[in-house]
Amino acid sequence: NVHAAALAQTYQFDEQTSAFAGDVIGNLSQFPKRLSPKYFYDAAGSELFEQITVLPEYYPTRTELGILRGHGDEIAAIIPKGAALVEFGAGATTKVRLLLERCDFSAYVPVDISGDFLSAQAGALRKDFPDLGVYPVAADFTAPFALPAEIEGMPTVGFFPGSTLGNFEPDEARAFLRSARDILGNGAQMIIGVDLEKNERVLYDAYNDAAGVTAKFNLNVLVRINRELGGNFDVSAFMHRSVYNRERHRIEMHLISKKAQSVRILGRNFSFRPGESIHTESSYKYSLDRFTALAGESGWSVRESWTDRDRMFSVHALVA
Ligand code: AVJ
Repeated sequence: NVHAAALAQTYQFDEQTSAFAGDVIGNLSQFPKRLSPKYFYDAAGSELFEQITVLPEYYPTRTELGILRGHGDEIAAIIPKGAALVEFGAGATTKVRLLLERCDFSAYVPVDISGDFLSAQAGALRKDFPDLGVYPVAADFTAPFALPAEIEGMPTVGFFPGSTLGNFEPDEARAFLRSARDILGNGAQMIIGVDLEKNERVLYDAYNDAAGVTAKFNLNVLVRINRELGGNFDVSAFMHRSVYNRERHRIEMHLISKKAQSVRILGRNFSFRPGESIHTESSYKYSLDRFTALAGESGWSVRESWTDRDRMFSVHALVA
């Protein structure tokens, strides 16, 4: 990141804030402008995302939970006894609890960039699963990281629910799956949730909810830039837009400038034309065949796949 080091110097930012600042400046200087979806999740954004997961239009979370509940015994049957469960990104513990309750894991390793969040979650799980070794790793799970020494010798099972994979471009998705395979080691397995391509109206509504929570979630990234980087975005001068891009099999979220305006961030000016977009997120949707191919190109094979009866969402067991 070309700007990050200089910004850290000038503004005395910590490592995370300088990476954020460098990304924002780099990505808003390009055309088309974009922002990475990983910056949605400050405290307010994480809370808004939790609200999204229970919206009537947002089917992924409840559908995946239904699949994990309904096929818990089949999942448990393929997990070796005494394995370590390594979760890539650790949000709410609802999903992992379903696996921990049904399978015989010896250790749980949540990997997340947010250290505070991790220790809170780890504490709660230790209390509820007293025989489980909980070893959090504070790291960016998209980059290589070391597994804790405590789990050495245990079989490893990756867990990547929520269709977070959908946020990656196809080449990034392959790179992530390959890196996860390297980290987890030979003979590893992985349980992964993947959202499926479906009726466009259903997809559209899931990202344009009537209550406007998704719009707030999208706009919150501008609020975060204002607070953490001293930006002066007039948040009311942007609007939320989500569209389904059929050719690329993805929902795109954008923030659209309502007028010609210019925004100042860290001593730099960014100008917007009326109607100009900041592309804030892509959420790729897969067919079972396209996901199987993607896994195959990344060093994994699909051992079993489960879906709900309406084929809205899928959960896969991969083997290295
Ligand atoms: C957390 C990436 C799976 O793409 O559905 C929800 C994020 N964005 N509503 C998704 C999101 C807008 C979500 N993922």
